[in-house]
Amino acid sequence: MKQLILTILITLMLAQATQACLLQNGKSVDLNNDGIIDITDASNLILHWGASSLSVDWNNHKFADLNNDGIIDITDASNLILHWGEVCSLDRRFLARVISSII
Ligand SMILES: [Ca+2]
Ligand SMILES: [Ca+2]
Repeated sequence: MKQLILTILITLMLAQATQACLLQNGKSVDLNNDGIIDITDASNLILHWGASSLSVDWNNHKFADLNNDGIIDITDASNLILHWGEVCSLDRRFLARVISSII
């Protein structure tokens, strides 16, 4: 029974983490892909602030265009802030070690 409850809890945690940090357009707010929305993502966004689809190097900036409107601005920052503190991914190998140590 303990194993079943643990498995269900971990499955729910993974499902929630998979959904977190994603906007309705499918873009991830986790700009540095470290699994949490924090100051490093905000710093990343600021580094690309003001870039637009007219910029010659737009391909280097467009990942920070969270709402896909062709410019990095306050709307993107707002999207990031709405997800502040979310944990977007859990290390599955770590979870596997935890599970095997308990079971
Ligand atoms: Ca991050
Ligand atoms: Ca934008």
